[in-house]
Amino acid sequence: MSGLFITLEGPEGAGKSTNREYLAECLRRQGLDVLMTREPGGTPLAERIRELLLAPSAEPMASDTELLLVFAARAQHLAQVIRPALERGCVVLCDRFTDATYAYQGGGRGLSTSRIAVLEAFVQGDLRPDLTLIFDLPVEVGLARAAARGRLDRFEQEGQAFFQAVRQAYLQRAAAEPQRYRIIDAGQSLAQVQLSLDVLLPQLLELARG
Ligand code: Z5A
Repeated sequence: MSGLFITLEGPEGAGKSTNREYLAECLRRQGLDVLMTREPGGTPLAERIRELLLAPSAEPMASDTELLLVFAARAQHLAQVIRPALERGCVVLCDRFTDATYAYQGGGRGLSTSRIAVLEAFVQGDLRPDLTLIFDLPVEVGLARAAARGRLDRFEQEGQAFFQAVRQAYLQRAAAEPQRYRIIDAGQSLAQVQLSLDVLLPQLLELARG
C-alpha cells in the first residue's frame, strides 16, 4: 500500500481529536491528501458499534464482548475506509486504533495480550500503523478535561486505577517498540503541544513522501 498510516493514542482528554485536526491541516498545506478518521467508528455501521460500546447500560458488558465489538468495528473500518484510503496513497490520521485495545481491554480490563494479538492478526493481517503518536498526560488532568465536557460515557465512568493501567500499557508498548512510537507531552498548553508536532512534521513528510 502506498499511503501512510498514522494513529493518535492516549488516555482520556489527551487532546487527540484537537491535535488530529491541527496535524491534518499542516500536512494538507504541504499538498498531501489526508483522511481523518477514528475508532471505534469511522463508517456508519462501525459508528453504531461505537454507540453500543460507549453507552452506559444497566447490563454490565462482559470484557470479551467489549473486545469482540472493538474488533468487529475495526474490521468494518479497515474494509470500508482505511485500506482503500491507503491504497489511494492517502495519509490516514486515525484517532485510536489497536494500541487502544491493548491499553483499554489489555491494561484496563486485564485481558491477555496474547488473546488480543490473535484477533489483531485475524482482523488486520500484517497491517500495522507506520507511526503512532501517544499523547501522554497525568490521569487526573485528562479526567478533569473529560469531566468538563459534561456527561461521562461508559469508559469515562471507570476509576483512576483503570486509567492508570491504561496509561502504563501505552507507555510499555512505546518502550518496547520505540521506532514506531513518539510520545508527546499532552499535559502542556495546547500551543506547546502543537510546537512538538511542528518539530515532528519534517519526519512525517519524509515518511509520507517515501
Ligand atoms: N476504546 C477501547 O476501549 N478500545 C479500543 O480499541 C478503542 C477505543 C479504539 C472512545 O474513544 C473510547 O473507546 C475510549 C477508549 C475506547 N475511552 N473513552 N472514553 P475516544 O477517543 O472517542 O474517547 P476519548 O479518549 O474520551 O476522547 P476525548 O476525551 O475526546 O479525548 P481527546 O480526543 O484526546 O481530547 P480532545 O477532544 O481533543 O480534548 C479534550 C478537551 O481538552 C477539549 O475540551 C480540548 O479543548 C481540551 N484540550 C485539548 N488539549 C488541551 C491542552 N493541551 N490543554 C488544555 N486543554 C486541552
